[in-house]
Amino acid sequence: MGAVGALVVVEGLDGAGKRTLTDALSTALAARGARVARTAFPRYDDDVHAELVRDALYGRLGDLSGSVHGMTLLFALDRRAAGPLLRADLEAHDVVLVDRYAASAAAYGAARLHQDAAGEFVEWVRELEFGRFGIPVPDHHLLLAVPHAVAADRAAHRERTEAGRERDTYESDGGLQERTGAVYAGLAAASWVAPWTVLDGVAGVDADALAARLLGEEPVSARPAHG
Ligand code: FDM
Repeated sequence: MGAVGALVVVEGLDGAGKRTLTDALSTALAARGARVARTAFPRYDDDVHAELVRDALYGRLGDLSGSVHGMTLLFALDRRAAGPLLRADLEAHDVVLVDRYAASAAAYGAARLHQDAAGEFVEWVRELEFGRFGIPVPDHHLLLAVPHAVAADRAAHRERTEAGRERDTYESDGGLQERTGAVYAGLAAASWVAPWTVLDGVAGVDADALAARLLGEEPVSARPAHG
């Protein structure tokens, strides 16, 4: 391990099982002696969203919710604000696991645009977040891939069983979830920003083997897929 920890991002559709994977992976990493920190985006406990929504209401951000770029900027500002915290976490840990990061903005945003605009959009997100805002660059992405119908079933089940949980507008749009899954696959194939490993979210993931690979006992990118 170097002086600064590895930033490992977990991505996937709602209901792909990101939280279950992050829990298992963080336990497996700790069992191997790694110091692990976790975080998730968007940060619902930060007031930056409320502030931006107020700006939108006063016309300072235009028609925010209808604007893919406007919504993306809101999510990106949340990550920019979290930058110092993330850097501090990276200084003090071997691995920082992040549930959703800039790739979520790329995938969900591109899925809302015409296919012809998707490539330009994901580059815009990369430049905005890693260039202009200078947020920490991930060392690795883990994509939990599941058929969108499976993800939708799981998300619906979670909604029935978790008190107080409501669907956001993205979760209610089945077509959007399907397109988002396709964009994610493209980002992984293109190694967008950092290497990606595609994990089979239906068959399940061997968290201990994955932890070993992430800790450099085996090169992660040499063995894509099939957790
Ligand atoms: N989402 C999340 C984005 O569109 N862009 C982002 O940058 C992030 C972090 O917000 F549908 C979308 C993905 C999802 C919704 O996320 C809320 P969670 O993981 O369900 O809280």
